[in-house]
Amino acid sequence: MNYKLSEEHLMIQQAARDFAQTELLPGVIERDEKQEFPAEQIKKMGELGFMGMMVDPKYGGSGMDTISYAIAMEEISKVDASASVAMSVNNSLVCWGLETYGSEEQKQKYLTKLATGEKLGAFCLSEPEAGSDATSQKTTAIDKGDHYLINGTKNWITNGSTADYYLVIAQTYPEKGHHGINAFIMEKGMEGFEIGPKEQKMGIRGSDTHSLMFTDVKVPKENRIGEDGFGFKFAMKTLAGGRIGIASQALGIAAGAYELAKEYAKVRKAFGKEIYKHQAIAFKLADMHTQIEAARHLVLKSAWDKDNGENYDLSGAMAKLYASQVAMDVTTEAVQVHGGNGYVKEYHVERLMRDAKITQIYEGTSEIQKIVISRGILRD
Ligand code: COS
Repeated sequence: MNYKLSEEHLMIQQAARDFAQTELLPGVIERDEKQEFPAEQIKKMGELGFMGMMVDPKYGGSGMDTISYAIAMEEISKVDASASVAMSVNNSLVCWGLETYGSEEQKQKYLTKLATGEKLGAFCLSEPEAGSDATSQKTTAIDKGDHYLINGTKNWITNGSTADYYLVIAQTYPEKGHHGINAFIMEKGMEGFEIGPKEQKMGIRGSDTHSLMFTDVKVPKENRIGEDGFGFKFAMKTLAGGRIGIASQALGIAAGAYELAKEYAKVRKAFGKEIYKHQAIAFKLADMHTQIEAARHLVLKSAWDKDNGENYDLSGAMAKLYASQVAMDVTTEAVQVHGGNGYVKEYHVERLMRDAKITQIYEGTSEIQKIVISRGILRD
């Protein structure tokens, strides 16, 4: 075993860290307050190769491994989880799904633009009545010969109004249950494709979350991904990798809050000495550091599993379950270490605490992760 990151991984870590400090940190508080999407920053992330990190260079990607992606996600999330969720969706749901299961024509037409960051992607599975219960898709895709007619509503869609291309899951044969579900590529601007109002959120407020409404949207047959009826498997496979991305995001949120708390404890004085010299604070930092290290091991193990052809359903679910809990625990303690200042926006930790919560909810709630883990360990 080798616990050391390679030279290449260290370089990626430094590049993502520098980008986060110079491009994302300025304005992050204002963007959170105004619910403003970091559009320019996301464009620059594309130019630096962060939006298609694992995609083959022949399709415009950076050709890196999942470990590189997890490391970059951690660094970006330390500063701006709203930017990192756009990055995560584009990389691990949209680009990975298209590269792994798309046709050559779909890759040439869509993936090449998504991987370079020229275009942005969204993944549309959740519905008003199908979040955790993902097989209950009400959006329909009726086969009309050379095209499908799509009708329905999707909820809580990340990059909802800012995306250009949307991977949409819909039911074609209700009598077949989840075996009748298909996945499609939709383009913004297709007739009958409507974007609902922006959600007013507790955290990741800079990310762009909308409902989408489809009324008789005509999607050409060549935009179906995979065989007829492959859509649910497509969603599950894609989400399994997505969970590594969100676990990395949760890890980054925790690590960002911890680093701020540690620095604050070294300068803030109470009862005549820096507060880290009080055991009450030192022990909090010790717990935070330990939890973060444990979460990082789970995240990197799941990324390693994916890179080495091992099954990562279980390790990705464990990484997300644990890292998202650590994000909640550590950000809450980071606010506590900051005392009154922790409750004030300019110290960043209150935002990180609000951002942490979503990591226990999206791409499979913690309860769903426990279903996946328990089924995985009890299968035989
Ligand atoms: N890879 C490939 N196939 C998978 C899979 C995976 N990781 N997980 C499930 N499947 C397949 C199953 O093999 C099954 O197919 P078959 O009937 O052909 O064997 C099918 O998917 C349905 O699975 P299952 O019978 O286990 O369905 P359930 O409804 O019991 O539960 C869970 C499936 C709960 C795991 C699934 O619905 C889920 O992950 N829900 C959460 C969805 C989610 O993350 N929502 C957030 C939206 S994105 S922000």
